[in-house]
Formats: sequence, structure tokens, C-alpha cells
Amino acid sequence: MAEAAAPVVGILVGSASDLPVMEQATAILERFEIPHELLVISAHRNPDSVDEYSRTAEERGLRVLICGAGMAAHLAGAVAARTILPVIGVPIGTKYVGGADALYSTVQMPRGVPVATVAIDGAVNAAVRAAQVLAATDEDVRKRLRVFKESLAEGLKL
Ligand code: RP5
Repeated sequence: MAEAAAPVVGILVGSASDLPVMEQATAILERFEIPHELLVISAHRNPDSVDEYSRTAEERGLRVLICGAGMAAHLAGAVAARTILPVIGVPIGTKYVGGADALYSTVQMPRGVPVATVAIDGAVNAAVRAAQVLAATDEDVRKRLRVFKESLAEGLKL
């Protein structure tokens, strides 16, 4: 049996309660046939694991990281502080303050440490953005993005 390809996109979520949103990102990556992994790992509850994951992500072959968290959403920023890989942040909307807490926590990064932040609950766009990053050096992903774009014009429901 052929071995599964090593993941090039890492999806991190701050809590299992974020999974219903963040699994939309895995669905898009599967559509683009991009090998990925998904971990529940919290900047606040598992800080040492976040540290280890972020510092070793590049040498393990990961090329883009997507981080989704809600409320005091520090996951994407904590990861971005520890890697040169591009980090895409997904602020998760919770029942409090309409998700503005997570949006501001994710997007308001200091100079030199960017987190490319999508809309509240924007896991689909995070995955599309990750595919666009990989497409810079992967013609197959470029082709799939073109097909995806055409299917949007034809009314694809996401
Ligand atoms: C954040 O707090 C998580 O990302 C989640 O969105 C929110 C609530 O987490 P739980 O208390 O449901 O685990 O850290």
C-alpha cells in the first residue's frame, strides 16, 4: 500500500468546540488534494505543545499553518512567533461579543510577526488561501484552484 503523503498544511484549533468551523478547512484541502493534519492544541492549555509544534513544523515538511481559536484567541499569534512559515488565522465566533474578541486578538499582530487573518469563522477562505500559497510552487494545485474558481462562478455551494 502506498504511504500517505506527509502533511504540508497544519491546521491547529484551540478547542474541540472549534471543530465544526475548522473542519470546513479540511474539506477544502481534501478537494485540492493537499495533504494536511489537524490537531486540537491550545495556546493557553497546552503552551509547551504549541511551542514544540511551531518550532519543528518547518523541518517536518509543513509549509503553511492555519490556526483557529475563539475568545482570547492567542493561538495564531503564538505560533507565528515561533516559525517563519506563513500563518493564517481564523477567528472563531462564540456567543460572546459576536466574535470581535477573537477577530481583534488574531488580526492585531505587531510589526514583523504577521498573521494573515480571514473573516470570523472563515475556515473555507483560510484553506483556499493556504492552497494559493502552495500554488506558487505547485502547478497541480494551481490547476485545481482554476477549476475551483470556475465552479464558484457556476454557483458552487460551499
Ligand atoms: C478558545 O476558547 C477556543 O479556541 C474556543 O474557541 C474557546 C472556548 O473553548 P472551550 O472552553 O469550548 O474549550 O481558546
